[in-house]
Amino acid sequence: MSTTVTVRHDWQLDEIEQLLALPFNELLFRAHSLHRQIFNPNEVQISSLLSIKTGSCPEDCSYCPQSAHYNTELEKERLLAVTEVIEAARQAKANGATRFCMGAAWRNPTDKNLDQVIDMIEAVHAEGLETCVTLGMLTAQQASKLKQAGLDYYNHNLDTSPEFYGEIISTRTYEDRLKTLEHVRDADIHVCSGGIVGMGESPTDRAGLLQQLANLPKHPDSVPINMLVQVKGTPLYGQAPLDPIEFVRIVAAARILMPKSHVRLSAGRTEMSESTQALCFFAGANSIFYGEKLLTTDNPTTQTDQALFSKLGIAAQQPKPLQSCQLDKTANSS
Ligand code: SAM
Ligand code: DTB
Ligand code: SF4
Repeated sequence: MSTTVTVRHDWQLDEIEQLLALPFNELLFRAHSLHRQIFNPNEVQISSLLSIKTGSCPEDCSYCPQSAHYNTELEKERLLAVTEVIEAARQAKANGATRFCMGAAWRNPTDKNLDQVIDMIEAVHAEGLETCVTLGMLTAQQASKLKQAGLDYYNHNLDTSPEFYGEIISTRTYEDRLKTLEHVRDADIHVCSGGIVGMGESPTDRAGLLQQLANLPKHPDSVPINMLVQVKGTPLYGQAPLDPIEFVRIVAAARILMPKSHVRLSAGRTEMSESTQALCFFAGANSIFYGEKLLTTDNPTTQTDQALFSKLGIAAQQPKPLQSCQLDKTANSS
């Protein structure tokens, strides 16, 4: 495996549009060649999700079943108890996950919320899992508190291009999102940030999302690419689904633009054929959400994913010891 790959942060929109428009085989060849220079192409990182606080969210994200603005018949839940979180984390580990991601339907956590989540992070760590949380917007102080608690990853998505963003969310700005990412980065927590496609955005918007992610001061360690999960009651229900070939192209472009990041084939796999998923892995996706539920919607069963991995000869990637993670961080920043 070589480490001489150039990591750029100056991608132009037209360059990305040209990448996305390459003949499919050319695009996949480029993405896969780069992928195997950095990663073992037969390994995929496995994260499991748990919704620790479900529904009644004050934000109006048009894709989200948890927004209080829409009637999605979702069963709302208060913040889970630490014991419930430990039980779910043990189950995820027994099923083969190496990272446990906890999501809360908050605009932002209060300081009391944060203390409760910190108890969860410590308990999940004690089970021998990497930790990730996604709690909405964070202040610099809150990010540094999470770092002190030993949090490994913070997920906060840009979701789409700055131009299309206003069509999807009105209750927080793109700038707010970039600020939270800055706080997480400055606190030296691994950043997980990506977006959603299939929301009615244009091809230029998809290129624009990738450009934002790839031109961040440091590439996110993890880049989730979500296919919209359409939930009845949300404004985006009934959208024309995105062509799967187009989806694979986005994964390939993400791999080329952010060569050292883990690209996660995220929400939407329940609706995706095995062949599309296999093409995504070839194109450079090397992480998934694993387990029967995402946050509130369905994900393939563990048996289904184990069968797919076995057909493709894919193994679960083991987390690196802390020291080599830190070395990676130096290699990724340019
Ligand atoms: N409330 C926090 C926030 O928005 O930052 C954390 C949880 S939120 C559910 C995490 C991410 O899930 C969102 O940013 C969005 O990218 C993704 N997501 C939510 N609903 C989705 C859907 N229906 N389909 C695909 N992705 C979705
Ligand atoms: C991400 O990018 N996708 C995950 C995780 N980060 C938190 C969430 C997907 C949610 C899909 C809709 C749901 O299950 O509620
Ligand atoms: Fe709330 Fe997050 Fe859903 Fe937006 S995506 S409505 S912030 S839970």
